[in-house]
Amino acid sequence: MSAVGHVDGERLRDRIATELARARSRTALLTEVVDDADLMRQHSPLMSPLVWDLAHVGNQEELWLVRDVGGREPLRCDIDELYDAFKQPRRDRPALPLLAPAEARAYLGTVRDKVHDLLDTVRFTERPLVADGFAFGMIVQHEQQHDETMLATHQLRSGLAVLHAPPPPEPQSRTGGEVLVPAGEFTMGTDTDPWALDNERPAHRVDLPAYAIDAAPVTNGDYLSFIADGGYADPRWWSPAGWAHRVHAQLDAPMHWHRDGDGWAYQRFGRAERVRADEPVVHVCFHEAQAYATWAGKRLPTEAEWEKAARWDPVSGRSRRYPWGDDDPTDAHANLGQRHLRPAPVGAYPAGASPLGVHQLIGDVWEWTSTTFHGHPGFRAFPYREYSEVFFGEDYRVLRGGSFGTDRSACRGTFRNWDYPIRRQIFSGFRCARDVHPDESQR
Ligand code: AVJ
Ligand code: FE
Repeated sequence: MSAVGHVDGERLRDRIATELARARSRTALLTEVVDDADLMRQHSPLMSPLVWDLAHVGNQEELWLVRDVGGREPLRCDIDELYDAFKQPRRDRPALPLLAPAEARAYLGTVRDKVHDLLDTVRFTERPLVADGFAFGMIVQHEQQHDETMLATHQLRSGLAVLHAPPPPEPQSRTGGEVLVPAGEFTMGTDTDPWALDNERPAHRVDLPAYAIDAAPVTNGDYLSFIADGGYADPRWWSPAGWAHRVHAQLDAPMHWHRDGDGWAYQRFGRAERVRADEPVVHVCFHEAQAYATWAGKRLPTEAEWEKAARWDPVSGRSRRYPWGDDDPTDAHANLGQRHLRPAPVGAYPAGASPLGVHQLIGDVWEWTSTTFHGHPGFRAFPYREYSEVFFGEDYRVLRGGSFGTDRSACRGTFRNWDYPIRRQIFSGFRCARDVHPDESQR
């Protein structure tokens, strides 16, 4: 029995081919802007050499599509171990006998050719791995996630100045203040989004008290007030773990910022610029976000509060795929896909706002939430425990919404990212929330 009809199957094949090609051209761009020596070098102990990401992308594609879905013979099982993220910690990867750039590119090409053969004949049966093209969607998202990681590596190495991205749109609406979200249940997670990953499932009802959430991400201007007020020097605003980290790591501003006369500048893909006040702050860790929120008399939103603000439609009571509805993002909705190579000023995407008027939830910056990473109630690991389940626990905080470096295929209202609370090489920012008194929510 085929889960999708012939015509739908053809449409799905085309969509998969398009998405695979889009991911591959981004991978090519991010690995062709540097020479072989730079591809092999480790630019930060937090990151892999770019050539490791490159071959790892091909290896995952071989494992899941060529071998598992296709049932074909391995192309290169000799390299599986080298590109297994669990067997090789990032700091050890440069010392491995990695494929050289030309070999890695040839390997990716061979794997992709096999995948196209497979795509011509595969039947999208009800087998969970292939139903709705799931494994292909997972591999598209995997490549795009590594592309975002490679983009972060370029930021760390101060590279990519050769790329000329158009500036993001200017603010089109005045955006600020808070939005009141009324108390009540909403549906969190999904059962129906075909390419949603295991940790986004299943859909379940969550009841929340009323709360207020910022209408826009915290901006550099907001954050500068925290710095100017001595926020980095005052342990009152920090959690004990946050303060210990601030002292140890000598944090005094977001990553990539430096003093410039009496103000601040940041280094962005190899170019220094004055800090722009109305842009969402980026490259802050969870502890910095939490300290700012405390200083501001607020707190970080829980993950459920973020998702309700992003998906709940007060008219229908339904949860939608995105703040603006169920349609995939366009350039008018959100700043995604490294199109602009920077967060857009707040107010630049009025078409992407939620019905309650919450802006820029999708794109611009990943937003820290106060929630540690766990499975939704009824979670089942699929198709492998190492995507999500092995990270569940108290060590990681959830980030939501995607950044300017996230592709639209790897970003939606249910998509969940996670990282250690001290990490800030990712494109991470935040917005604040607070409890509201019942009287306040009656107004
Ligand atoms: C979901 C971004 C935390 O990069 O570690 C890539 C995505 N998983 N390869 C990561 C991922 C396996 C993951 N994050
Ligand atoms: Fe990976």
